[in-house]
Amino acid sequence: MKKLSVFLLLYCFTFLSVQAQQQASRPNILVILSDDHAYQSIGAYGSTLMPTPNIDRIAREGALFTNANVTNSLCAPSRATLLTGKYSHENGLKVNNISNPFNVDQQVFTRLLKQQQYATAWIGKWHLQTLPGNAFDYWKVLPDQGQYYNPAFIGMQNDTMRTEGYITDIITKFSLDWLNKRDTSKPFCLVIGEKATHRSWLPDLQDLGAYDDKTFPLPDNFYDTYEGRLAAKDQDMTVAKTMVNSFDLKVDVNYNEPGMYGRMTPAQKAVFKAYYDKISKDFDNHHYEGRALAEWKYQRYMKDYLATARSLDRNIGVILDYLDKTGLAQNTIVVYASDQGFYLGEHGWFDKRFMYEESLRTPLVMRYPKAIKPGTVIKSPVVNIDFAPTFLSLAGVPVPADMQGQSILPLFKPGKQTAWRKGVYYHYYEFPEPHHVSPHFGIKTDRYKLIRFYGLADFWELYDLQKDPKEMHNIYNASSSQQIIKNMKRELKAQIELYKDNEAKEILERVIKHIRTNPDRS
Ligand code: SGN
Ligand code: CA
Repeated sequence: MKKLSVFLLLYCFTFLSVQAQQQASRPNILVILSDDHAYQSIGAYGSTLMPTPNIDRIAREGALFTNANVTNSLCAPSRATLLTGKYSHENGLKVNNISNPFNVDQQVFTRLLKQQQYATAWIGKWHLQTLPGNAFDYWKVLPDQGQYYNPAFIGMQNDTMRTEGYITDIITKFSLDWLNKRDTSKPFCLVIGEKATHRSWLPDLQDLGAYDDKTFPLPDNFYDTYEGRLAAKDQDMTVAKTMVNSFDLKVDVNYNEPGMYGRMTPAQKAVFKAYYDKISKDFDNHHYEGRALAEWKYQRYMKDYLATARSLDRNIGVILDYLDKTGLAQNTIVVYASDQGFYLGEHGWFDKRFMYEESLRTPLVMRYPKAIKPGTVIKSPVVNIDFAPTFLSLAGVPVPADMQGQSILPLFKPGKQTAWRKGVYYHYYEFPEPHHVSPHFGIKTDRYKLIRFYGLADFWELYDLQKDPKEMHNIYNASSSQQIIKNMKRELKAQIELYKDNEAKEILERVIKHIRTNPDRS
């Protein structure tokens, strides 16, 4: 009897310590998700607009994804996709709208990790029109879009607390506080939701004017006239016309307004005002008009946008240093991505939404020393539905069959051919506010992109990405495109079936019926 109990004790001890070891060796997951950060402004993507040493460091020590795409280029839908591994029509979140809150009780990957003894947290911008609830062990989130200066945060007791300082620094501080206090017997999964670089761009005081000595080259399609592209012509998101002088460019600002300036401390406001007063005066003296005005706006846009990104990159450096100092770097996968891409004057635009490359694609870099060789470049098309399956696979948690993405881990195995998707499916819905971008869905293959716009007007666009990477020439009506269109439509139909997008399916069926009865129209 005595022998048996010693044996049992020994067994339990061994079992528990093996379990503890397994827990400890399971990787930590750290996701830094920025907002509206354009890959065109990141050094690792070849940009010379500004230095981004810390994002570049993740790419250099890990992997750079050159074809990372989103399902629906908008903040809330992108976050819902990250959490669920599903397209908008499946997770229910299609637009940014208070009337379309995220159902946080549905299956989200962090709850599955939590059930497998991961310590989980979301800190920063959430923007899902609900609160994170029990999908995480811990959360502290910005109300709605949040504020750059002295922001409020909502805590788990539904308590709202204002913190003095600059948003990106505060989000880093709260994130490191949680990491310091977390239950270290468990691996962790932390999502840091950055506010930067969302409109309207308010840089940290120390970064004001950081790029004032630079004149940024205008993108060569800044003066796009949108021929053959009806939706592109009809949008309301141009630097020239949509950008608001006071709100976006900070000229002739009323600093007594409550909103974004009213919350600044007098000391912050004094520094801020001194900087922008000079710009305002210069603007008033010049009476810019026409192209000169558009180009002045573009320069100011770039200076403020990049200065806002400066704090983002610096804070990523702080987080990477923390992982080094605490010995966590080796066993932590670090992911940096934006919720979608963004226009930096291409087609004359800011904002996102369109299925064109600058907003369909998003920056994505990852570091995980145990599985990713430094300097890896992944060209295969990944989509943000792949995040959830990837994180679950990393943690050794089975991926539920209804998640629509694929784990990207096999892409890291050098020399191994992995069965991978050939096309990227996309569906955007929000219309008409705030930027009047017509709803559309479509498919991108390695060479072509076929888009169906609906709502505003019904029409097709086709691009040859090899010959026309800036998507200036819609070749849908060219006679030489007919075979390509046939193939692309077949592929589009297959993707719609695969992802069970019934709304798109109905639209497509209607179009096909219409062509049959009116063969000269599409
Ligand atoms: C706000 C912005 C828009 C932006 C949306 C969505 N206007 O409405 O420019 O497209 O957010 O952005 S603002 O006047 O409030 O700045 S998202 O990143 O949240 O999807
Ligand atoms: Ca966004």
